[in-house]
Amino acid sequence: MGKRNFIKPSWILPESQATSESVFLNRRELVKGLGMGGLLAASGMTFASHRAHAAEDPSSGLYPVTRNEKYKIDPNRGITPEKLNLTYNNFYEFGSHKQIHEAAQALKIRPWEIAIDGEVEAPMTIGIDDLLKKMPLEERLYRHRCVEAWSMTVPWSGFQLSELIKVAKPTSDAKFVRFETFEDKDQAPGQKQFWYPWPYVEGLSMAEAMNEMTFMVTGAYGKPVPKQMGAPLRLAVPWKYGFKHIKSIKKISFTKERPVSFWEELGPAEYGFWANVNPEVDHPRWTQATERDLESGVRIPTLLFNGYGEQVAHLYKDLQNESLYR
Ligand SMILES: Nc1nc2c(c(=O)[nH]1)N[C@H]1C(S)=C(S)[C@@H](COP(=O)(O)O)O[C@H]1N2
Ligand SMILES: [Mo]
Repeated sequence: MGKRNFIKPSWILPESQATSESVFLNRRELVKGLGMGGLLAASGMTFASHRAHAAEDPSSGLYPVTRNEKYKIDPNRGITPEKLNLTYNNFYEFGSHKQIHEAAQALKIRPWEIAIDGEVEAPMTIGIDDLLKKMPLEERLYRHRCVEAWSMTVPWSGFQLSELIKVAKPTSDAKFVRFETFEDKDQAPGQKQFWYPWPYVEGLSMAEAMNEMTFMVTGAYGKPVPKQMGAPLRLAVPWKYGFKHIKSIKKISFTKERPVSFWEELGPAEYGFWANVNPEVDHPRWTQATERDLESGVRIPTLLFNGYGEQVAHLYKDLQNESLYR
C-alpha cells in the first residue's frame, strides 16, 4: 500500500492546472446555468445548511470567543470570506477534489471521544464537550498556505495545544505527537479508496507541539468549526503547509519515534515530515515562490515560515540536516 500504488491525486497538480480553474469555472458555469437568482439560491442553501449544523452542535453556545489580538494578519488582505472557506476544501475522506462540503455533512460529530495515549503518565479518553469545558478558548487570525500554492486567512477559535499537553502529562520519553483522524467508510466514502493509507495521520515534534503558534481548532468564523473544515477538532500550524492541518482528530499519541504522515507515506519524494513553508524550496513539480489568494485570485509572494519566522525559526536551528521544507 502507499508508495508502490501512488496515484497522483488531483490536488497535487500545479495550481495553474487545477484549483483556480475548478473554483472559478464552476462558479461561472453556475452563473450561466442558473442565472444570478439561481446562484444566490445555491449559495443560500450552503449557508442554510451551515446554520442548521451550527444550531445542532452542542458547543454552539460557546462561540464567539474573544479574539487574541496578538495574532495579526496583513490588514490589506483581510479575512477570507466564510462562504469561500465553506465551499473550497481539502478533505480526502469525502472525495479527492474541493467540492466535498455536502458529502462531509454525513460525518457524525457527537458523541466524539478523543483518545490520548502513548508516552503519557496515564492514557485517557475525553469527550469533545468535556475537553471544550477544560480548555481556554480564544480566537486567532491565522494565515493558511496549502502546498498546492493557494492561501487564505481564517479566524480560528480553539486553544493552544500546549494547554492540552499539560492535561495529557507526557513522560520524558515523548519526543513526537501523532494525530489520527476518524476512520469510517460508511460516513466517509473516500476511505473506500483502498490505495490511500487511511486513517489520515500527521505529526509534530514535541518542541513544535509546545510552541505558542500550535493551535487546536474547535471553531471558525465565530461558530463551531463546520464539518468540512474538520469538526470537531482540527490542528492549525500556520507556518507549515496545509496538509499538516489534520482534521477531525480522534487520537493523539505521544511517541518516541517520528510518526509517518499520510502524504509522506504516499509520496515521500514530495511530502515530508517537517513541511515548513519556504518560497525558495520548490515542490518537485511546481514553484512555491508565490501563492494565489483564494479571495482575490491575485498571486502574492510566499513568505519563509509563512510569515511566522519570529515565532518558530528557532525550532529548526539544530535540524539543518533535515529536509525541513517539503
Ligand atoms: N483528515 C484530513 N485532514 C486534512 C486533509 C485531508 O484530506 N484529510 N487535507 C489537508 C489539506 S491538504 C489542507 S490544505 C487543509 C484544508 O483545510 P480547509 O478545507 O479547511 O481549507 O486540510 C488538511 N487536513
Ligand atoms: Mo493542502
